[in-house]
Amino acid sequence: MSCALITGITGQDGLYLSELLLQKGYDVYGLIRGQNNPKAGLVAETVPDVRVLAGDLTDLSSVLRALQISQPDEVYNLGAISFVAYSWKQAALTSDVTGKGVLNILEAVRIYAGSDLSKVRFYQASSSEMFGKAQQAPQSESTLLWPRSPYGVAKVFGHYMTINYRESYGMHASSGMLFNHESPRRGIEFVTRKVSRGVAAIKLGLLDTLVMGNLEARRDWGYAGDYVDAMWRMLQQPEGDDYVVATGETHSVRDLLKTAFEVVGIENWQDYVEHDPALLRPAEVDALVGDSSKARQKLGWAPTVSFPELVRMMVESDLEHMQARQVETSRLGINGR
Ligand code: NAP
Ligand code: G4F
Repeated sequence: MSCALITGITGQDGLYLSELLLQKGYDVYGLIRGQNNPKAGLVAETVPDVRVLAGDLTDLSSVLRALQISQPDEVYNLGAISFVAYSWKQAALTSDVTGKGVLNILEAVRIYAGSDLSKVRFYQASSSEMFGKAQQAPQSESTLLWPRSPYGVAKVFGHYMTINYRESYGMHASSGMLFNHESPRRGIEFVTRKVSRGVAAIKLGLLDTLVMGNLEARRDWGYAGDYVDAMWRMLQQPEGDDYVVATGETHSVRDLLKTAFEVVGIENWQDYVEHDPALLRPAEVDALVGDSSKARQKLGWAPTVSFPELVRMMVESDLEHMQARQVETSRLGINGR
């Protein structure tokens, strides 16, 4: 039986990847930070067979201890401060966790594996945010990286450090350059979930307006369940490598709003949306669209959920959730920055 250690187990991707690996018969360990992490219950409820270990990416010895206990064949580093807007507010912390945390875990793997580095395969959760002010479209593995946020800069550090450990030590280390991927489990701070929750709340009469930032930004949005499968496929290859994972389609935030409101039968969506300049970012990534031909050819990977299907899945899930729980308006907190 194979064994995997996942950081970022409480996040969207950590949960989907755990489910995938458990289905494949893996022993799965997950790293959880904090002495009383509020999301520990979610992990226990969603993936009860995952064995939880305490640790933090900023604390190398805690990661090393987790490796020694779990003895994994595969390590998936999904842990990060991942909200781009927040990364300007805590740039140093974001650099420590999202950037230097990658060096910590690579170094922990190197020390743990000792003279037999081939016994552990490593996945780094890199991001299309690294392309930032994109220098070509679509973006591929060879496109120049031009990050536009402290988060993007930290991810570039982690990406190159992963490549460096592969080249310096021959580690089986792969960097997944994943474009935006979403689901009903997406954090409520990200735009797709903010819109799906907002539209559901408006439909149910719990909210009057949705307050938004830049509607012209364009993203290549896919389904998170498909993207964790690409992570696993990377670690089944004979060598570590870098792969772009994307749908190849791009949509604006405006398209997202229109599509989400259509799910609940509202055509005049502009009447329900306001703009708040405070939600604009100090520097924006205007447009992303990925060229995932390498992943499609080498990994045999392809997305299975279209943009309208994804939006419908998220809106319907939030509608169901709000109806079931009869969420009070004051507790929704949708329009906060
Ligand atoms: P997410 O939902 O925000 O989850 C992030 C995870 O990182 C959480 O489990 C969080 O734990 C953990 N974490 C935060 N600080 C940590 C620390 N100091 N030590 C250990 N763990 C820590 O993110 P996601 O959407 O699942 O994404 C997974 C990874 O892929 C992230 O690295 C993200 O940057 C990257 N990525 C995501 C996308 C996307 O579109 N979703 C695209 C490209 C790359 P707590 O619960 O304790 O905060
Ligand atoms: O949903 P977002 O916050 O995601 P963003 O910044 O693209 O980052 C996500 O994807 C990256 C992959 O490229 C990941 F690496 C990263 O961890 C994260 O998962 O914002 C998407 C777009 C932005 O252009 C933003 O300015 O939506 C725009 N937007 C407009 N109004 C908004 C809002 N974003 C948020 N969160 N909230 C708004 O009200």
